[in-house]
Amino acid sequence: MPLHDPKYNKNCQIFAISSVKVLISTGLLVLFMMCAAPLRAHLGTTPNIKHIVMGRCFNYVTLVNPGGRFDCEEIWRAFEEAVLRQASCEVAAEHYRRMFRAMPQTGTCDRFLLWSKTRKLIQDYAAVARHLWTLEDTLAGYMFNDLIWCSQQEDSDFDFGSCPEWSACLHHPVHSLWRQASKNFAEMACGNVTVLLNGSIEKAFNRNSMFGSVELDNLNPQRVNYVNIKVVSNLDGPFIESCGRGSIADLIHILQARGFRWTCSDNDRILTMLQCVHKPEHRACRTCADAHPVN
Ligand code: DVN
Repeated sequence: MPLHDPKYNKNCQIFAISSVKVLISTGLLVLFMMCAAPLRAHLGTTPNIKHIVMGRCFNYVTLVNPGGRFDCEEIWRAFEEAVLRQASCEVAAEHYRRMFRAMPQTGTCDRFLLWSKTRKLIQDYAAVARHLWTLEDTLAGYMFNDLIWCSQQEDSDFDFGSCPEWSACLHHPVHSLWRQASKNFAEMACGNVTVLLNGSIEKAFNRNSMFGSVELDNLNPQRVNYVNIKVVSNLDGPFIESCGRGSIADLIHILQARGFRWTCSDNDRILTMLQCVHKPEHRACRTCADAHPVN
């Protein structure tokens, strides 16, 4: 069809517009597929993992917990022994036994802070509530936090290319270490134990989570005086679960059945103030003075 024909131009415009629409929708589809993909892409072992882990260990024994007598070289050797030359889905918690023996720790009663689905807030909370102690404050948690690692049976080194999802493995090397660390941490817990849960999601207490499946089952009612549950929702909600609603009630039933004394709060002032740091203008953050200005 000749270029100058008005009919051609009209059809050309229609074609051009529909092509742009196709391109936009294709692009959006690709973008959606990328976003909808699991948030945890199949990343490989964290680069420089030995330097990171050893550096964190020396930092911990020097600056964080100078009193502790830990042999960072031995801990690393035991970690390598547990992980290397193992199929990437065959590293069970038991494989880390020698490593954990090299990092014995005890905690101070009334300081244990457990959490689930509240990762962002827990870091702020632990930073201000310095008297509370999370797993990430132990040497194991401090050394391995946020890292990924795996190996292949035939390899004598870590697999820096790709590691499986936790869900793809019966014994995932990362999940297994956190299972053992969480078990050790919960067994240490004594006195008042605080648990921070997310009221803005369904199943704030999830029996399949590390808290719900490992820590809860390793708390000792003979050592723990109270389990103080703190349910925190996003300032703007949604307000889905609370002390008396949803899965938190299931947690309370389990605690009662096992002989724990417990408390539950779903409007902790400190936690609200912590959230207000990021949203000072929020109506929930208005202080009395703001709400009732003196004329
Ligand atoms: O009490 C804490 C702590 O003491 C430790 O014992 O674990 C408890 C928290 O674990 P949780 O109960 O499973 O709670 P979360 O928030 O579901 O998971 C804790 C961490 O593991 C988060 O950093 C999770 O990453 P995310 O979801 O924030 O990106 C991570 N995690 C959970 N499932 C995972 C995973 N990382 C990789 N693969 C998975 N399938």
